Amino acid sequence: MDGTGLPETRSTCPYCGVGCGVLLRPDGQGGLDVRGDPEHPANYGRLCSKGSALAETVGLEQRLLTPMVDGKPAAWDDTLQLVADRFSQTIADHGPDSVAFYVSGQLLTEDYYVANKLMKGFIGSANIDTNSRLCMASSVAGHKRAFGTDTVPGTYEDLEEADLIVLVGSNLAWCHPVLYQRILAARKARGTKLVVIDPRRTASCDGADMHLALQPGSDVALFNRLLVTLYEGGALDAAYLAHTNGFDDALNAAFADSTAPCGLTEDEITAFCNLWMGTEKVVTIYSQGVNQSTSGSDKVNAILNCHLATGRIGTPGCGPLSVTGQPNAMGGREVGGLANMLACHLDLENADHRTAVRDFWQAPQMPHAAGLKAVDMFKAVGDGRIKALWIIHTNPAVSMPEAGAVRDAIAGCPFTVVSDITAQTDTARLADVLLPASAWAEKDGTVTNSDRTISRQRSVLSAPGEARPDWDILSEVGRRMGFARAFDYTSPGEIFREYAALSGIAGQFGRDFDISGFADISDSDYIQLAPVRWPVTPDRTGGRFFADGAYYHGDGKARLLPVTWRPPASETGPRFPYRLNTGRLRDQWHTMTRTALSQRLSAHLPEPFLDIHPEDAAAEGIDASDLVEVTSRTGTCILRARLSDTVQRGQVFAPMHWTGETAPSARIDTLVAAMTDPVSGQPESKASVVAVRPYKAAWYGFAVSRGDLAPQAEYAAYWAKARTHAGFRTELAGVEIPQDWEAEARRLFAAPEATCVALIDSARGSARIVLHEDGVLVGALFVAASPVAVMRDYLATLPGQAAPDAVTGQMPKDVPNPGPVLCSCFGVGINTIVTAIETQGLMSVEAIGAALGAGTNCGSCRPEIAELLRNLHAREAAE
Ligand SMILES: Nc1nc2c(c(=O)[nH]1)N[C@H]1C(S)=C(S)[C@@H](COP(=O)(O)OP(=O)(O)OC[C@H]3O[C@@H](n4cnc5c(=O)[nH]c(N)nc54)[C@H](O)[C@@H]3O)O[C@H]1N2
Ligand SMILES: Nc1nc2c(c(=O)[nH]1)N[C@H]1C(S)=C(S)[C@@H](COP(=O)(O)OP(=O)(O)OC[C@H]3O[C@@H](n4cnc5c(=O)[nH]c(N)nc54)[C@H](O)[C@@H]3O)O[C@H]1N2
Ligand code: SF4
Ligand SMILES: [Mo]
Repeated sequence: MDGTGLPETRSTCPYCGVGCGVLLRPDGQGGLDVRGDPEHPANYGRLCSKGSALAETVGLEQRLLTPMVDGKPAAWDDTLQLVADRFSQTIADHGPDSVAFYVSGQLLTEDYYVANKLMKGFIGSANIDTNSRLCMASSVAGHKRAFGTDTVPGTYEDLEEADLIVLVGSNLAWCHPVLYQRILAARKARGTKLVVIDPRRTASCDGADMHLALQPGSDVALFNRLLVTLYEGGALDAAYLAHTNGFDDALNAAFADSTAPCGLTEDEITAFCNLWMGTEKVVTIYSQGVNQSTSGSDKVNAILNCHLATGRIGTPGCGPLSVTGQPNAMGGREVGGLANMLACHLDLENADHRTAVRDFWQAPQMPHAAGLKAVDMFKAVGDGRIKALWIIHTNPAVSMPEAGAVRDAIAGCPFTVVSDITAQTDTARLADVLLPASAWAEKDGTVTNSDRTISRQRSVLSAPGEARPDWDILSEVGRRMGFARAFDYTSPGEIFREYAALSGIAGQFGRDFDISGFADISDSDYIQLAPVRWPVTPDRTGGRFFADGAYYHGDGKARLLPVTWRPPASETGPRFPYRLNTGRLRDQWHTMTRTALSQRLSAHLPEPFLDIHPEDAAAEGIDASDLVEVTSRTGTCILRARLSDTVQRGQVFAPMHWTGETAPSARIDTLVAAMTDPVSGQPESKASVVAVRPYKAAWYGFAVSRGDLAPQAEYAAYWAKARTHAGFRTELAGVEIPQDWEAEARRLFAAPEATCVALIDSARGSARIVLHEDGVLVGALFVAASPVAVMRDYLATLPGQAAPDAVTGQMPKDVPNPGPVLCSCFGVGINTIVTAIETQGLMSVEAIGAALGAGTNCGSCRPEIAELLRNLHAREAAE
């Protein structure tokens, strides 16, 4: 209970795989109070900026409230029957492999279990794959090759026990911020060393002892050098190696790789290898810079080789830690959501496993071979082999490589069903049938985070309109396809019990994923379930794996793999001279369907961009704030250039978040080639090749508005919008100059009758138009022949207010200009921080926090504040 008397409910944050516990208190009007759960073992009360802003994303304005068939509202009963009939008919006409499900690491375990059971057990195809293919597949493959099972050995407590933490291809400060905060706290307490291995200088490099800006794709070469160093330095653990096979081959491959280029100096390599070798307690954390690569599985095994060879695995403060991206990426792996797995770490292609699961499910048929992995699945949709497709909780028209072709494939599929919470996504717009799903705060189930901790998500809000939970929709369709008994679920607890019982059978096969301790869990115990790390059996709960050297290959040993460096699949050349790296921003989640609803989160970086090295920009004739056209073999994007030496020469970086809904020319995956890792099938999302040139716009615009707007593609070839406290802010540009800017502005802001103040200078190509209705500003448009210089953050505050001077585009002199927001929790702008540093002589992030509050809530902005401090002090020192 809380001071207000309303009960708080424990649940889990629906974003990243850290899996933070939250305490939710509904306000009785559809809103929520959210705070970190002080007792949850992932976060002990901390939350990052996204978790702190959850309450701002539960509104209903964009929610899908009823089923839709061909764009029209339809009744649930008819719609479910239609989905079941179309899938059944397609299977009858073309066989089970003519249908597919594409699901998500954001589904709850119970949803995932039902989807997997329906496809693999009852439809009889393995054509179910998940966006985890784009995310964790290389880690899964690497784990299975080394350990004989897909298991994360350690726990988050290792972060507090380690003396050295190495981040490989992981921008933990932005993507797993609460783990990063835990590391910073440990650093303070015990001086833990931190090394970042990333071609780009990221926020995670702030405060790191070493940043190794290796060449993209060269991680195998670096970790092979480490293996050789460990051998030559006598740092191997002979006793532990007795629990492994393959060391000699792995070492020979490593020796053969010793001249492979990784773009680092010999001194850097030696310093890193000696630090690793000389520190007993090492945790190596890795994520998409490792996984999303055509050598992703080999990168994983190169890292695992070093931990296995030194026995640094499964003991406190030691081990490899593959951090999961999505909140239930791990649960999806456990439940068998990938096309090549069965439930509970059992293997689809193992006849004994298959028979056991079939008997347990009393399934009519089971596929014998792996189904189509994501990239191949959408190719099969494109060429007509898949004729009915159900997409659940993911937005592949944006997030798949070659997203243009994927969008066309989905559009051309004879029958596409999309389950989502909103109809306003690039994928949902292509669906024949749209099914309204209950959202995070409305549904019940479990998720597993990066360190195997299973936590409950609990419903605290009632589902709006006719929305229903995903497990319920899937079960309905299963029943209507003729499998009434197998899908007769009435609650997630019932599904969890069945799943736990199945895991007991896996346990009998000697598999590690065994939660059979929950096979008889009562409904009330399920409701109360506290966070718990698996396994959960009568003999054992939680703990670490592999310290004892017991592995899950047939011979009980681990394997070291001989791995050899390979460059990324696409080569740069005269036509496409730049390597395109892509990734995430601090305050947005993937395709933004939820985080873009929060004005606080949208303030951090409101526009899509391309980071390019200043010397490359100069060579291409690109100035700061110019728009650039980025072209690959598969597409073209228009993005804002940011000149930055955080990227190396020849490399550019763009965020993955923008979509047809928010910035149609910035759908970055239209540029990304669908090249995959041969073992894992995971696409190389971070190493495509592109050309970059200035985008010659005839006009540039900036608009603020009270209402939402969608500029016409005919004249605005580029636009990008973001939510603000007062409405929206939108960047625009185009090659066609409209005849009449005032008419254009009225159309854009849907304000035909508004009073207008306009300053139009046709000769210079500039226009400033401010529209008022009922005495308040409804829209203002600023146009110029070059990127518009107006006070954006100030203008963004004006919609809804009387703003007679808005037409100047500038702020009145007597009002302080806070500048772009850095701390989203307290809305503190850069200028405010700079002024405080300069006038109050503040020297540390802590001092700034004490003076302004910035950085004192979630802490996600602390690396950026530190960077600002460093830059200012460096400038002072130079002066
Ligand atoms: N704010 C935010 N947090 C998120 C998410 C989000 O959308 N927004 N999504 C979640 C999900 S699903 C995931 S999977 C995780 C991803 O978390 P991360 O993997 O940390 O995030 P990314 O930004 O995709 O990529 C990490 C880094 O890999 C680097 N990199 C690129 N190529 C190479 C290479 O060849 N070698 C090495 N060593 N590094 C390379 C990039 O420069 C980048 O900084 O984040 C999760 N957390
Ligand atoms: N270039 C490039 N591409 C990438 C990556 C990259 O680093 N670079 N990263 C890849 C990775 S690691 C990932 S994980 C993917 C993520 O990519 P996606 O999974 O495509 O992205 P999301 O925006 O998370 O999509 C989730 C969808 O589910 C909907 N949704 C929300 N709640 C619910 C619910 O309760 N039920 C249902 N049914 N729907 C719901 C949301 O509205 C949204 O449309 O992107 C991949 N693509
Ligand atoms: S780190 Fe942030 S996004 Fe990830 S689970 Fe915790 S609060 Fe949510
Ligand atoms: Mo992911």
